[in-house]
Amino acid sequence: MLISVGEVVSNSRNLRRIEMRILFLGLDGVGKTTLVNRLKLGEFVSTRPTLVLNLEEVTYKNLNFQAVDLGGKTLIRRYWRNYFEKIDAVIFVVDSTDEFRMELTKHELYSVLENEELKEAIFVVLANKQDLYGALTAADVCKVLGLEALKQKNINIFPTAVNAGEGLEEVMEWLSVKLSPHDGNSTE
Ligand SMILES: Nc1nc2c(ncn2[C@@H]2O[C@H](COP(=O)(O)OP(=O)(O)O)[C@@H](O)[C@H]2O)c(=O)[nH]1
Ligand SMILES: [Mg+2]
Repeated sequence: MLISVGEVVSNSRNLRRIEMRILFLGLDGVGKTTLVNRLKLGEFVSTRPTLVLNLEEVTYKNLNFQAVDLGGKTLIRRYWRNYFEKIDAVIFVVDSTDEFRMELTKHELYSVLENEELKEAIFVVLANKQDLYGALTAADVCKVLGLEALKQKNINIFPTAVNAGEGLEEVMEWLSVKLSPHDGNSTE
């Protein structure tokens, strides 16, 4: 069951906002910057390729977070690990129409998942671009990336179309429950 963000706030003893640091990762062109803009401004903003990174302070309902949106081109991906310290959650965005790069996506995702510094982090995989013809479903993306084998991890996958903001509510609610002081990092 999903608890609404409002309930999380009123159930918490000190009504505090949830502060966190979220890393937005994924190959280039998958929708990371579009997602950050959508969360920050509540609207679609056309993007240009991110060269290295965008740092944004985002407030979404009771979540305050620093969004670290890292460029996804090959050269930049080598430096992702420099940003892994003190990360509460990783949102790993996948272009569900890009079957050609699924193996590469899997490789990059696993190198992030296996990183020691991120062992306490919550992971969200977004099967993005669901609005496009030929997009794999979230269940198929889950299968192709081998995520079913990771049941013990704090990981979940959601279908999204971030340009239209579709699916984001569910993602942020799940994250806020996972990261709230009471539910903490408990597994379901
Ligand atoms: N159709 C569709 N296009 C998307 C979606 N998300 C992002 N895009 C487009 O994909 C392109 C790359 O997005 P961008 O956010 O710059 O990708 P990034 O490199 O991961 O930051 C842009 O033209 C976006 O408008 C989506 O869910 N559906
Ligand atoms: Mg970008």
